Formats: sequence, C-alpha cells, structure tokens
Amino acid sequence: MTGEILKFLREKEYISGEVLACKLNVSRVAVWKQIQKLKDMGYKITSDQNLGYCLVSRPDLLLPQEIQKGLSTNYIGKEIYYFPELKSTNIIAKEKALHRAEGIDEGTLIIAERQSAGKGRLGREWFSPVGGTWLSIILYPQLSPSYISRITLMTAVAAVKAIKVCTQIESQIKWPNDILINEKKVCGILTEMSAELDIINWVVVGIGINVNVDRRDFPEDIQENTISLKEASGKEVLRVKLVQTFLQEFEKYYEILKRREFSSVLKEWKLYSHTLGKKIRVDIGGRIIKGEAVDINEEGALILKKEDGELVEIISGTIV
Ligand code: BT5
Repeated sequence: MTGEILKFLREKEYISGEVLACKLNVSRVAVWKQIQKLKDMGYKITSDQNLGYCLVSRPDLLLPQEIQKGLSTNYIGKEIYYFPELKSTNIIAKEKALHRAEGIDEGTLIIAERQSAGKGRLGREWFSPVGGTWLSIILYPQLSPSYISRITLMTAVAAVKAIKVCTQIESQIKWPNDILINEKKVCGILTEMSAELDIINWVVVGIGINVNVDRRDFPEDIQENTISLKEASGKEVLRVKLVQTFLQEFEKYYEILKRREFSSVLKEWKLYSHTLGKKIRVDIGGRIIKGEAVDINEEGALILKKEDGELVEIISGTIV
C-alpha cells in the first residue's frame, strides 16, 4: 500500500487522509500508519490540518517504487526484492531462481543498500558499504552454457554505458569482469549459472558499483586500487537513475545476445577495452600465462599472444 500512497502523493502537492482512505478503500488510521512507515523509510512528509499530506523529499534509497517509477524496461526489474542489508544479493538471487515455477520470472532483481558478505569470483570478498549499488538479476536464457562469458561481457558494456549517461565519465573494461576509472576498480561483475549439458537452468548476474562510497570505507589494502563514481566525478551520483539506466541498457544488450548477435556487442566491448593491446599476465587456476592481449573471440575468450608467438585462448582467468 505504501507504493500506492506514494503514487497519489506525487500526483498532487497536498492530498488529505480522507481522500487517500477513500481511494484505497481503507480506514484513515490505516493511511496514517502507512504514512508513518514511509517516514521511517526516509520520506519527508508533512501534514497540514486542512490540506492533508505533502511529500517534501524522497530518501536516497534504492526502493523498488523509486526504481520502477519511469523504468522503461519490458521485464528487467519488473519484480524487485529490496533489502536494507543482506549477506549477498547473488546468494538470495540463486535461492529465488530455484523457484521459477512459483513465479520468479526472468528479470527479477535483488538489490541491497549494503552487503555483509558480498562475493567476488573464486571465493574472493566484495566490500559493499552503504552508498554503493549492489544488485543481482535472475535470467533464464535459452542459450547454451557456453554463453556465460558473453553474458559477463555484455553486462560490462551495459555498465560502461550507464556510467557514461549518468556521470559523463568514460570508464574502461578490464577483461573479463572489472570496470576501471583511471586504472582503479569502480565496478565488478559476478556471473553465476546452473546448467545441465546443453541447457541453462538459470543465470544470476551480480554487479557491484562503487557509487557514493568513500574509499576509506574499504580495507586499507584495496583502497589504492579502488575508486567510486562520487570520487571520480566530484559529486554525489543519483543512484536510482544509475540503476534505471543500467537496467535499460542491460535489457537492450541481453536482447541482442538472445538474438545471437553477440558480434555487435563485442564491437562495443572492444571500444571500451582496457585490456587489448597490453602486455599482461593472466592467472588461470594458479598458473600464470604471460603475453600480449591481442583479441577477444566470439565466445568472449581472451586471445593472448605469448612471447614465442603462440596464440592461447583463455575463457576464464584473472589479470594480475
Ligand atoms: C568481482 O570479483 O569483481 C565481482 C564482484 C561482484 C560484486 C557484486 S555486488 C552484487 C552481487 N552480490 C555479490 O555478493 N556479488 C555481486 P573479482 O574479480 O574476484 O574481484 C574481487 C576483488 O576486488 C577483491 O579481491 C578485492 O581486491 C577487490 N574489491 C573488493 N571489493 C571491492 C570494491 N567494492 N571495489 C573495488 N574493488 C573491490
């Protein structure tokens, strides 16, 4: 009911408790309780004895009703589960994805203000203090499991686009899942999947963006290599707008991927690449391969040219 009340509060400067009660077919006490709930969430609502309630300001929270207002996607973010705090949005998303038959549809979003046990790849930690954007999207693509790398790459392109639209900042993609600004990490992507032979059961795409985060909120050992959008742009960034833009871009690129037109996404990926043309070292399960990053192939694999000229295809690894 809070969502409905907000809708009416937004439409008019003032609306009385009586009119709200009538519109929602509930008692005035019930309306009053919902108004208190909204105030507890951080909405500033004043009340005038004669005129009624007036919405003065909204909190900077990633509440579903805020994200969905003006979101122009067809299915990404149509259902949102919001948490002020949880362990990891990917963990909840994976649990929910198991309940597809019970109405957990493609595009369902899990979003949190803070994660107490955010996850990176290979069991690494992802620090997720208040002020960032930590979310996961549930997908059920009818694609072969080999598409998993391509999903990560297209997510990175969507994130770069959203960052550009909302902050004017040009960020770069470090293969396979990092977004950098000035050589520092601003965003990470964690794609997880359940598959059987040739069929994907579900994919969960988790993305963390350091938006209005202070670098000092991170452990000292990673402060040097991290950055936030606020720090890079010199001002607070509207997180709701960023999430909306990202979801819109995400759906656009996901549709392209589903049409099996990855090459056009790859073209854009290459434009934003931080990796191609560089001499790098890649850790693949504890083994280090050195060489020049010469290309990304149609499957999303990195092509490394070793010193002896041999070309190696790396589908998953970490640049060190
Ligand atoms: C990643 O792993 O970059 C994937 C991060 C995915 C986070 C999202 S948030 C929403 C969803 N729910 C989750 O629980 N996870 C996803 P990886 O490439 O393994 O990088 C991890 C490394 O990045 C760590 O070992 C740190 O060095 C560094 N790191 C940790 N937190 C960071 C942060 N907030 N900003 C920048 N770097 C960070």
